[in-house]
Amino acid sequence: MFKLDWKRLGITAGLSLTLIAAGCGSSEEEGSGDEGSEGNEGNTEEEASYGEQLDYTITGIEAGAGVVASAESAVETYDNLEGWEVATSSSGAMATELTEAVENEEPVIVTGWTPHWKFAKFDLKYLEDPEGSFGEAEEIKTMVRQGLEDDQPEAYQILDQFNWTPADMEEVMLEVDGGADPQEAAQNWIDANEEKVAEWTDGTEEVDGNEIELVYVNWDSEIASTNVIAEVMKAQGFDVTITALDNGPMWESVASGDADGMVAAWLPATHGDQYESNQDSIEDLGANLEGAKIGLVVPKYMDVDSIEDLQPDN
Ligand code: PBE
Repeated sequence: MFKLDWKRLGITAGLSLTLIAAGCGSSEEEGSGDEGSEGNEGNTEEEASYGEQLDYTITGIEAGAGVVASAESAVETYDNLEGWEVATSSSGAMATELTEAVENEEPVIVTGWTPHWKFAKFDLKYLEDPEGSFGEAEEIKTMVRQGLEDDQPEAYQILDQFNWTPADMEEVMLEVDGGADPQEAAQNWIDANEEKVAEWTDGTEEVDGNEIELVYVNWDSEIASTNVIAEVMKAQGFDVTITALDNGPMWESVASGDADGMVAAWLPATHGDQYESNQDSIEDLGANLEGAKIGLVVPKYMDVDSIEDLQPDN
């Protein structure tokens, strides 16, 4: 009895869906016919604007990322971005979308940052940002919990001395993007850069299994830096755990003292809000990398140079 009812219901639902679909189809056809003749009257076959092609969507990354917050504020600030949206997903999904677009020479706008392997792999450019929504030059800083210097002076000193360049970081990122395990890529870089690494451990003594927990976010740049400093510390005798969190929790765990430190603080703009709310309970060990940047990134084949050139949805 029940079965029969369900089947009937199914058939009815199926039928009405078919009817709706058919209805839609015919009205769409009529619609496009009208549009077509209108287009002909206007006598140009104008290419759809990038906004239209992209459905007025900027491809973002994790919702907690600073670059996503900056992109959202750009959408508010620039009048010509009216009707645009920032789609959030993950750094991995953004990279996949960018890769597919480049392979098909299609338009795409992503929330991007430097250092990143994408600039070595593809011909990309930052869109000019006359309103300054994405800040100026950024540096990546090291933050540790209060009390680390007293409890674990050797760890504190190594974290304080950790300092490298965008080119260094990109080497590790490229190897990871090529399929290497992050820990292995970090070790390869360390083996090839012994002198630099010796400066980070200079003046410290080896320890015997002291536990250290470093936190980070699964951004390609931070996967690289965190794995490198973790391997360096392990070689000095530390028992290092690295834990991936969202951006807000990364900052809070160091401020609360649950984690010992992180090398992933993008300042002054990108993580400005997080810094402000945690600065009284965190220790700032200064920059570990200079010359970082965030912004909207597009393939060079796109005929647009400034955020201001994008077309509003109207
Ligand atoms: N990023 C990479 C981060 C900082 C490091 C630019 C994606 C962010 O936007 O918060």
